[in-house]
Amino acid sequence: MNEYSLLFKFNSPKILNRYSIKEKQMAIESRDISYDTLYSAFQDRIEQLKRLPEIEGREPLEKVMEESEFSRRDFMKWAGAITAMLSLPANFTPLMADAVKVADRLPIIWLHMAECTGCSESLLRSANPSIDSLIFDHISLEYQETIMTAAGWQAEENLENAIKKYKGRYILMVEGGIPSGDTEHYLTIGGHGRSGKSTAEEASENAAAIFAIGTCSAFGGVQAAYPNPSNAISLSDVTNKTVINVPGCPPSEKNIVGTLMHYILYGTLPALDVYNRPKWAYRLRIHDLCERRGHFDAGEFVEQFGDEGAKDGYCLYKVGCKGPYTFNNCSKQKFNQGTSWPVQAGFGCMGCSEPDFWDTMGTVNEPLADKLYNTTFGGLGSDATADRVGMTLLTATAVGIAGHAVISAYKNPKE
Ligand code: FSX
Ligand code: SF4
Ligand code: F3S
Repeated sequence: MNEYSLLFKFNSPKILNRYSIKEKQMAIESRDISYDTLYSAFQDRIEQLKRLPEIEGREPLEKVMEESEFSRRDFMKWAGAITAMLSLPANFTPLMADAVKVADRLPIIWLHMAECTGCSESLLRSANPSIDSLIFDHISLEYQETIMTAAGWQAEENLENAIKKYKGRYILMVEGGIPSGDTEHYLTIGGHGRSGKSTAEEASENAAAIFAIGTCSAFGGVQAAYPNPSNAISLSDVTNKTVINVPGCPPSEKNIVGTLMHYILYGTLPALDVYNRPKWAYRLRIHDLCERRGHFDAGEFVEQFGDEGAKDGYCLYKVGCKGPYTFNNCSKQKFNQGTSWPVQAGFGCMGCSEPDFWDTMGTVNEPLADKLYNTTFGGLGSDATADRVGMTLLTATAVGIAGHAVISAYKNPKE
């Protein structure tokens, strides 16, 4: 029995207080902890962050909220939703609200590599800002090429200064794949023509926590798709430090903000799957959480876009949905402030949160069918247990799909 299991055997905040914050954080990650103890540890963490020196020029959250169209009630509702999303009980909501208020004590450096900026856009959507995007007005975003006012030499200087000044304290968020090898110079940033790879290496070296935002940064994404002319690689290929991957092309604003809030509250890495994705968001398959799943099970499929089945919201498997092979929470968190997600909009999942999905998920509008076991899913996935269950389910799925195909052919006399 190690000291943490001993600690949590007693499970008392009084005993817990004998331990350092770091030890408590390690214990929290072990998950062998009661909610009372966890509550006390979060309170400590928030106090610890409050003691960090304030960062110049930051707007307190209260002021940001005042100037927005959102009320305190909206904010508490949002804090409640993030609390539930991280699988914490509802009575942790006020703590989550306090944690957001001190989020500005941890500076953030956000780098853009080779990408389309869809990941920033997913979060910011300036036409209709959400509370998630307001949080980004409040936090200390020290460098973000899309939204900062500085340009040219000044921007470069800002980045260098931020890395030096907040060494070991800042959170690094990186968007985009990273050209490497002979073609590293395909991506240079700033007047000195420094390569993106070299900037990402240095920024990773001095960061307290590193998040790869989007599939390009997490796995190389579209940049690394065959034939990968720029030899694009993922962020985890340029650093030996642990990178928390938040994939999706783009990821939802909820998964970005949730990952940030998890780190602010826990001060440690979240539980990760085999691809370093936080399990709270990427533990289950799209197929497990899909609102069309009843139709899949009943053998009711859209045969082609625009048909009667499409109008009735039937399953999109036969028109290419890759939900059975994709781990993400899109149906729960959705996009555009919870408005919709691909399958709800009538288009199948493309597998955008999986490594190499451009190359391995087949043709967009066709089912994988017999290619079932040759995808990135084969042998990997959310975690060892989910893999075993998943493989069994997929076998059942393959059999089921064959059965459903017969049934739907029978039901549709035109076939
Ligand atoms: Fe990649 Fe993000 Fe796809 Fe785009 O920047 S994950 S191409 S949505 O925007 O990196
Ligand atoms: Fe939903 Fe796609 Fe699964 Fe059909 S195949 S139930 S549309 S995730
Ligand atoms: Fe991507 Fe599939 Fe969600 S395509 S956005 S993981 S539904």
